[in-house]
Amino acid sequence: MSRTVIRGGLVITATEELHADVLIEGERVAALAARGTEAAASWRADHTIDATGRYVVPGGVDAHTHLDFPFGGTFSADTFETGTRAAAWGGTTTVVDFAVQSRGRSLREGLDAWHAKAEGQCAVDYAFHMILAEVNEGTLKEMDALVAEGVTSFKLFMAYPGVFYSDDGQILRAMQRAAGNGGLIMMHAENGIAIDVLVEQALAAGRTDPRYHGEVRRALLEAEATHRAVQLARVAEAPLYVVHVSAREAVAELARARDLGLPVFGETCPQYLFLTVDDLARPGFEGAKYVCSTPLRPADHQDDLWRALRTGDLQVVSTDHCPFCFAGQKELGRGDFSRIPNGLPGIEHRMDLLHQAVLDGRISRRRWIELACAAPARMFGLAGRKGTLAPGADADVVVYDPGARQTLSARTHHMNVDHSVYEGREVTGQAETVLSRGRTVLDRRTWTGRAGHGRYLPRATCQHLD
Ligand code: DUC
Ligand code: ZN
Ligand code: ZN
Ligand code: ZN
Repeated sequence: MSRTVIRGGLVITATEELHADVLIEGERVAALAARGTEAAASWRADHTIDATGRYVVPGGVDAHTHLDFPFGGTFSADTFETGTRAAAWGGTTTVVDFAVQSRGRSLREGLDAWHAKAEGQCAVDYAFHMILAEVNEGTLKEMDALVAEGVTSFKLFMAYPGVFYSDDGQILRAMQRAAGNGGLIMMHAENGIAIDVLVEQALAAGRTDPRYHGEVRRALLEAEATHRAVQLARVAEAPLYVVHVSAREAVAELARARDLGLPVFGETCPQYLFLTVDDLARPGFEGAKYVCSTPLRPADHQDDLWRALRTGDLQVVSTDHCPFCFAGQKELGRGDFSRIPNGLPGIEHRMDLLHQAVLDGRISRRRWIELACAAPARMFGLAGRKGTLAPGADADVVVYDPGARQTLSARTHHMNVDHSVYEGREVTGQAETVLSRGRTVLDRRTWTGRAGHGRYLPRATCQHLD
């Protein structure tokens, strides 16, 4: 078994910071020992990584990605190969992607299709949630089997009527099932029925530019759906995880639920923390790059999101990575914003943007690791293996240079998409060396990984409450 020692760094986890050396044996972390102690000095290794002046942190866990995802007649531009490689370049070593049920097909068929897309392609470890496009007797039964085999979370949509949409009765049934089998319901909370009315009215009035995407997807309709999802979960006595929270009014709904002691959780994404509705209104058709759902909000919503990330009313930052090229994909919506594929690229930059927030005084270093690594691992049944550095955990380790300055750009990023929503933005901090299960996949900014190293991870049920 190979032995690697990472010496001289500042180890940061969600709960502690210590000047310690890290011993890796094979695929696992074997020990941590305070620097200079006899224990650390006695370790013999085949390979030593010098982390002097660097942080040593757990690999990031991105619990919300859409690789090779069908949307609006096209597919998101990153495959499992390109997307997981870009993730690793950015210090993320686990992705939980969304397998999709097609209407009229079983969950099993959807899940098999996603296994086929990912198998042998991934640079880092991966797992699946399941999107339910239809809730009926058959799919409800299938949920039990999926939970038993490690697909323990299910996304439902209150948006996108006719595509992914579930009505309140279907949502309640799925929540009741999840309450019984230990699954976690993840909710896209926007009132899609009302939004579609506003879309139709906007288009009829000649309002076709990308910025109207933001105007029709009203914050109130995110809040209303969030409120409804919370009440339905309460009736079903099921835990609830609300994805891509962007509106301050929705944050308020989650905070109220949590103040009542309800097992209600939420995530936000870097785009809601760093971009605004002004990006959607960029001149020409440029705003199309910023079309995602939930939509970007006015800047004053960001303070509420940051506060919720500090207080714990929001627990996770994931990316909702769903890139579409400007050329040929975003352009499908010229003259009709409702045809712009929803989603934007972000899998590579989450760790760095959040580190910038540490430097800006928004969150602490430990909170950075909690939000990006530890909490998503616990929430989605990967605790003990992912999201932390402790004996027995997978050796997914990032040697992070907190002083490296970089300018984010499509010219230098590794995502398979022709633009960056962060083009020209300067951030400080960068993954320098990245290990995935003990194997170096990024070595001082040189790629040493390979497609197929990444393994599928069956997951336990949500470990957030224990
Ligand atoms: N929102 C997006 O922006 N993209 C994919 C699906 C979704 O809900
Ligand atoms: Zn969604
Ligand atoms: Zn999504
Ligand atoms: Zn939980």
